[in-house]
Amino acid sequence: MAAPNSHRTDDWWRDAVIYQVYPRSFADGDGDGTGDLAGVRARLPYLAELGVDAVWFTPWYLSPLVDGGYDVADYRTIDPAFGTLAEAEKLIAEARELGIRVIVDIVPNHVSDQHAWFRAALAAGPGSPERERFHFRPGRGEHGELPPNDWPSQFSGATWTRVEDGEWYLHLFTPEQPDLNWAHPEVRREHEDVLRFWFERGVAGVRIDSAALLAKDPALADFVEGVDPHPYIDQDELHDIYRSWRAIADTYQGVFVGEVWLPDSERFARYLRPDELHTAFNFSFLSCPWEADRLRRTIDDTLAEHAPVGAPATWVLCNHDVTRTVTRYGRADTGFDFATKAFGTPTDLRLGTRRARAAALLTLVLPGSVYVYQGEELGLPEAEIPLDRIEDPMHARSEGVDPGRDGCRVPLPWAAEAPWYGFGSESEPWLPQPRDWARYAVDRQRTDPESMLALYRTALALRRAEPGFGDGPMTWLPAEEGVLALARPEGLVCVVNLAPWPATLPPYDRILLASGPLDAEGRLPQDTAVWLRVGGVL
Ligand code: TEU
Repeated sequence: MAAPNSHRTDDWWRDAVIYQVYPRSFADGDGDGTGDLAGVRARLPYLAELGVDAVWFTPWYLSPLVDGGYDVADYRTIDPAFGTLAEAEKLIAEARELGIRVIVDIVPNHVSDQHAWFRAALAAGPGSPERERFHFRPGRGEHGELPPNDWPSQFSGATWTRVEDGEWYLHLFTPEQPDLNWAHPEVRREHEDVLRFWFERGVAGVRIDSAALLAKDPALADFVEGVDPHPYIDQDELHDIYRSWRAIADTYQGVFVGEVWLPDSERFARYLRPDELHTAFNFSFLSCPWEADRLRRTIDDTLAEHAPVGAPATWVLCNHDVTRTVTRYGRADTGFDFATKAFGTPTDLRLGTRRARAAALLTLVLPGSVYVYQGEELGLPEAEIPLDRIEDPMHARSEGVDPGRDGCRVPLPWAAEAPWYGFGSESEPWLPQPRDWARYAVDRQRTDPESMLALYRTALALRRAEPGFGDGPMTWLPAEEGVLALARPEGLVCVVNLAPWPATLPPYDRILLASGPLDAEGRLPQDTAVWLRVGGVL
């Protein structure tokens, strides 16, 4: 007998379905063109009906929004564009009433240049204790005119900015996001307080932004390709930080999900040791092309890297940083890589949507937790944003080469016939919505049994009701080339056909759900997935 699905227990996070809300683009409650907490509160019934266990909010704190809120000016204040702290508290409580837990996003690597600490550091000048909370250094070169080192940025462009008194400060992202000095005890203490602040307000979990970047080589030595350790990725000191965070989380039964992009699976798994982070995003799955053998290998590697530390895997197809799934799967290159993003990439959305439907069933059947990014359940494609409307700093910092990430951050369409598709704004929302989005609107999809929304709703309901899903064992079944077939407990089987010819299904009692119709012979067509109930418990 498999363990029942754990979404109602303390172990809920081991197999939860977590919906990612980008508050700026979810729903606009006050009509000013920007999504907000009032909008989210009004739509909580939608999330409950969809059947998600938790919601992760990208940063909602006071912020100049230079990097969409990942430039935090004050962790204890909600940005007025989004609402108030009292509203956030209400939202957390209302969500909980509906059985939905809230996860907040903490950005420990950096703060906004408008944060009180950074303003104080600028005012206090070179050599001051205020500057020690950041990485201020004199420049190199005869007159200090060269940056202190050659570190590459996570966002292309410079990693150092010179201030008026001649010193430079480090920022792995934009100049408006100065990096904190994690060797400083006040930096640690402050973040521990921020964690308590949000756990005290009833949040169930914390997503940790850029979790592998916080600690820096104290010498800030130049980056040398291929030489370990990297001066700012995956430094050993990080583990001590996360152990102290874990002790705090444990007192509130809070959980962590780390944004840890690391190619080395052994190094990745270290973050998931029992006294560190509970979970981390699975970026190898997110980046994996739509190819049967690559997917199978990624799934195997994922499960193998998590097993020794006893952490559950997470399964992610997209988020607010990457190309939307139906677009990615409709291109010649179906993987994801920041380096290859380009304007005008040919895309077959019908193909991409078909694959995304199949991928949804694959993702939801795997052992562990699943993330669904707002609009993924609507099958929204990546939007092409007019050049003069792009806000994402990645675009400008790449000198216009990278289209940036706004294409996956467009305000959601709720009602096909309403102005701005019912997003709620009185005039055009902060990012323009494409002209042909009526067909993706929630109200259209709600009444269409063939829609992506209907597929997600049914899949999530089954995932909750059927004991074979979630945490637990998984076995590959023999399958033809290009076909993935896997068994979960309680006679649950998933078959995904990525081969160009139809696949014969194994004997089964009944079809629980299919991402598309079977052919006249009852075979599974290309780019289609099915959940089966088979006789006997595997
Ligand atoms: O993303 C982190 C991030 O963007 C990098 O770690 C990523 O590996 C890099 O872009 C690839 O070149 C988080 C947030 O998800 C993102 O939205 C923020 O912009 C970023 O941190 C800065 O806070």
